[in-house]
Amino acid sequence: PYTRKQLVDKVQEKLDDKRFQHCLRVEKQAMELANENNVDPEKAAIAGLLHDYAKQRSDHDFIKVINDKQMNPVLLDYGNAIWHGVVGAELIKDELHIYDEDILNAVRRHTVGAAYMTKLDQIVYMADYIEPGRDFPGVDKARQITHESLKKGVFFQTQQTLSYLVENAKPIYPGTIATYNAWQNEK
Ligand code: DGI
Ligand code: FE
Ligand code: FE
Ligand code: FE
Repeated sequence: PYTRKQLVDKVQEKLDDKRFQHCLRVEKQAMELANENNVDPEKAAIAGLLHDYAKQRSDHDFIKVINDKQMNPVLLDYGNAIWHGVVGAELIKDELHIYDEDILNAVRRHTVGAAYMTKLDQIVYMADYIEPGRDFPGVDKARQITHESLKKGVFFQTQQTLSYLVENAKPIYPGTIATYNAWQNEK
């Protein structure tokens, strides 16, 4: 297996500096949330570091993986925003030889969440949203809620994202709606 340093180099190689720095901040933020929530900080760190590994791949690369691996064809109706996590996990598996399904699932679920999310999934989903480089209206509220209750953070982010997508007339991936419905108890 690759060492952390080797993984950092692989991530840096595939991303521009801005995106690479974001990955390093998510790694650190995920470790912090893992420690607060009694989750393995090592796994959180790896998943956080790698979560956007595939963010700058071409549509062509993603479409090839979706077809070659016979993934759900509904994916083809969406784009990079959805693919870089759900399909990106396959590139992490194949190129970085990481086969830990806990880590791969956390990457798969980092953008749209899921009806069922492990604590590790929740941590990466929230670390991506509240890492110190994020600056959007409500980010401080998001940070406060998340440190108080990881699950409440998940609902908050999902609600905010869905509102933003509707406000901007963006297509909604069905998984995003499934997450929103499943997390209704966490308000
Ligand atoms: O990759 P990052 O920018 O760090 O963050 P992310 O993976 O959480 O991606 C966030 C983007 O994904 C944000 O611009 C909203 C978009 N997104 C999330 N859910 C959906 C979506 N876009 C569409 N079209 N549909 C969704 O359901
Ligand atoms: Fe992402
Ligand atoms: Fe996110
Ligand atoms: Fe990210």
